[in-house]
Amino acid sequence: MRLDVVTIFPEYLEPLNVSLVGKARARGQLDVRVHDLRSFTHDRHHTVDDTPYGGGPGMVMKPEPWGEALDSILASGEAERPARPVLVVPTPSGRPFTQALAVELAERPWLIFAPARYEGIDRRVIEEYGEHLEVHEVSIGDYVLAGGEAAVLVITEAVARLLPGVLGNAESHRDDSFAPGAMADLLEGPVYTKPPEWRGRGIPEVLVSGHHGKVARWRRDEAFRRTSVNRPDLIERCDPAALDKHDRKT
Ligand code: 6GU
Repeated sequence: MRLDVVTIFPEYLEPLNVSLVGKARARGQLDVRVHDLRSFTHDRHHTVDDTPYGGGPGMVMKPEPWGEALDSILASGEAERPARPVLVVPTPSGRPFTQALAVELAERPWLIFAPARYEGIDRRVIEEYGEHLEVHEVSIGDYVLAGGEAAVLVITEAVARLLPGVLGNAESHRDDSFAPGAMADLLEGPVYTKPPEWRGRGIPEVLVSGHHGKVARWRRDEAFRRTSVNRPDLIERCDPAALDKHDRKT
């Protein structure tokens, strides 16, 4: 998968060299290219923003540097491979980023990220590229960040770990909270490892019972309990058929 990121803070994307995403890059599973938006300006001050039409506080990112940056990235792709990229625009006004969207994006060969700073990017940029590309404006939660770069890191990590061969153990995603399947819509429950006793605290007996059915039942109950406490909204939205009689007693 190819990933392009256009930003005024290329250093902000340094974490893409570390851990799971960094290893995927080193193995050639991810081709990540970070571009400095200011290198697509032509004035002495490398201006990327200006005051908003209609007045109001803050600054708006100018359309011209974004147009030049995106055109140059699209042109570079044509030379290499005629793939159609998806444009991902992280913004607090976007639709929520979910595991379902991560799965969808992980199936695409090429993602271009356009994270905004300031009050956002001139709307005409999204309209213009929306005519040629699939564009997703996405938010990573109900809070406001100073810019979309941290969201690019979040989205990239969520997508990269779904790529074939990136995660060591392919089974690791199976029980993920929000993964489709038997535990759909439940959060993962607690986990334990050795030693069997730590600071006077033991581990749930069932986990060393050797009884796989009982272990599965316990995990399911704990997942349900944790979801009820931390995310009652998920239980309410859940298909009643996905729950069972044990749940009603909890
Ligand atoms: Cl994607 N960007 C910014 N600036 N703030 C956010 C966000 C994105 N998602 C939640 N808050």
